[in-house]
Order: sequence, then C-alpha cells, then structure tokens
Amino acid sequence: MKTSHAAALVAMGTFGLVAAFPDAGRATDLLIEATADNTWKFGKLESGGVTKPLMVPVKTGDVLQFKVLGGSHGVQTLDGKGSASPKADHKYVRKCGETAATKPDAVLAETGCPPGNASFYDKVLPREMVSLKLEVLGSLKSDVHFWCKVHKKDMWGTITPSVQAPPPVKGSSAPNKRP
Ligand SMILES: [Cu+2]
Repeated sequence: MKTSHAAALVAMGTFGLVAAFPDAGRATDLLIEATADNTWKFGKLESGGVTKPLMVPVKTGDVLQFKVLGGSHGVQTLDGKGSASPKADHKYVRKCGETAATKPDAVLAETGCPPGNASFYDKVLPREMVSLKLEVLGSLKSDVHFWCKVHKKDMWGTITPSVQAPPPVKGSSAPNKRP
C-alpha cells in the first residue's frame, strides 16, 4: 500500500512538472550588440552599412536585449526600411510607463522597467551592459525595421516574425481541381 501510494505521488509530481513547463514556443533572450565599428551583431550575424541590415528572426515572448560594446548608439523603430529614407516611427514600441491604451499599435514592449519607468528606447545607450530590453508581442505580424539613433541608415536592421503559420489546409484548391 505504502509503495503504490508513493508511486502515485511521484507520477503526479512528474505530471505537474510537465504541465508547468511546456516546451512549445519557449521564449528566448536575444542579445543584440552595437559595436565600436558601428555595426549591429546578433550571434554570427553582423550588419554592414546601408546595404546589409541585421536580420533578427523573433517569436512572441522573445526579449531583444540591446548592449553597446563601444561607440554611441541607440534604437529607433522606423516607418520603412533603413535604406529607403525612412522616418523614426515610435508607435511600434510601448516604452516603460506607456500602456496598451496609449500605444495601440505596439508590437514591442520595453521590459525590465526601473522604478519611475525611465526608458532606454530612443536614447543613446550606456556601454557594457544590457540596457534596452524589448519583448516581442503577439501583435508582431510583419517586419519592423529599426536603426541606430546616431548612425541611422549606416546601421539598421529588421525584426522579422518567425513563420508561425497555421497547419496548411489540405486540398484548399480542390474545388478547382475536382474532376
Ligand atoms: Cu550607432
């Protein structure tokens, strides 16, 4: 009796752990570094001037973590590609202290906000630390372009939602192919 009771408890405990930590779509911290060469780096990827933006694939819940290694850099989102003479467009970012009501078009939300809600977005960032943190919201459905507040088109990138397509509808073209 005692043994089977213990086994049941272990089984319940295991089930509880699995339920608490589903592995599907786990959010990730993504480190994006700004260098003294005026480039963005993301893992092995690196931007290189106006013709070579940094591409950052993301999924809902990921947190972009910006860190300046050297030089003066900051982050602004844009109304178009960095190579297409865009303007800064801040509607995409819900900064510390802002709400969904004041930023209905936000696709990124600043996190790790300090008491007082001072924001790192659209600011020249401090060096050698993760400062600006932007969480990817479920509302990100298409590319959002950004550039460095200081170096602009020479230092830009694109945040792109990973394909999270629904299961394909089999035979969706069937009506036209029916004999
Ligand atoms: Cu810069």
